[in-house]
Amino acid sequence: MELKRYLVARQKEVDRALDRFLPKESTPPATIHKAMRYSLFAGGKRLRPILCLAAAEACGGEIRPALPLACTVECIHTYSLIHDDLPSMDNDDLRRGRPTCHKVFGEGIAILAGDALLTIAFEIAATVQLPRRYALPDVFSEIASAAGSRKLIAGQVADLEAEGRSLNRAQLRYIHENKTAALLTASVRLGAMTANATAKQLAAITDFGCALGLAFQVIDDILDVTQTSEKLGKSAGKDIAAKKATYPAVIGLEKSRAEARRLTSKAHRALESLGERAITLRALADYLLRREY
Ligand code: GRG
Repeated sequence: MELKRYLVARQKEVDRALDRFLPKESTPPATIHKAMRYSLFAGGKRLRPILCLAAAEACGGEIRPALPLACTVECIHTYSLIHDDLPSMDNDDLRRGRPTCHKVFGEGIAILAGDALLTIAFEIAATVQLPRRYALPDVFSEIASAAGSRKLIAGQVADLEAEGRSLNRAQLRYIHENKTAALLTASVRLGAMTANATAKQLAAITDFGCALGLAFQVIDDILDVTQTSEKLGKSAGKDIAAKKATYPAVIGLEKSRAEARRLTSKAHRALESLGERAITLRALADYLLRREY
């Protein structure tokens, strides 16, 4: 099937680029580079970098100039997973189908591997060649704001503070928008910037990212309830066990499925003005919705 082949090809391209950007395992101090690579090359779906590349194409650009920023968002995503799995956060033993970073390298090195991935993300971003409408400060502020204390970290703080408390739908949405949708939205916006997107194209891509990012997290919440750990590559049923606020817990499974469909349609509508070139973004949105939920 066409999309599957596309995804595998893009994953390989992203992996090759990440391999070029990351220090080799043998680079001193070897422990930290081993830990960074262990988590980065553990078989993630590369969804955010693929969205970044597809957004560049949707705005009339090419893959190659978008690759550094695609790698940047994957490094930030992987850092957030390593830190999220720590005993002081979600305390998880399994990630991407393998023992978590702190289980293999110890807590100290796992914290540092996360820090180092967040930092190298900016070093990689600095290598991007930008077209006329955008400059490095635009890109850096996009990345820093998505990963910072008003978005990704804000979502994580709200998530930590919500443990054991019951949340209403608006509070839950706040967590999901910040913890998940912000980085997904930044991923597509950064891809669009490398394609010299017009203000109108960037606005369409932003609306797409927000709707898709939220849909992705609603689907992730559903999968936690309906799938096995083996299939997910991470501990299933953890949200219920930890009394986490999730869409199924707050509005029920069927309403969550309807919400995922509604958000996916919203993502499609956002792409209307981009025409045929957004075909891959459309296929990706449908693919995420179909993930056996
Ligand atoms: C520690 C600052 C900080 C933030 C943590 C990423 C995160 C925020 C928490 C992880 C738990 C969680 C449910 C995050 C929401 C985003 C999400 C569904 C991540 C998993 O993304 P996938 O499915 O994972 O794209 P792979 O492994 O395929 O890359």
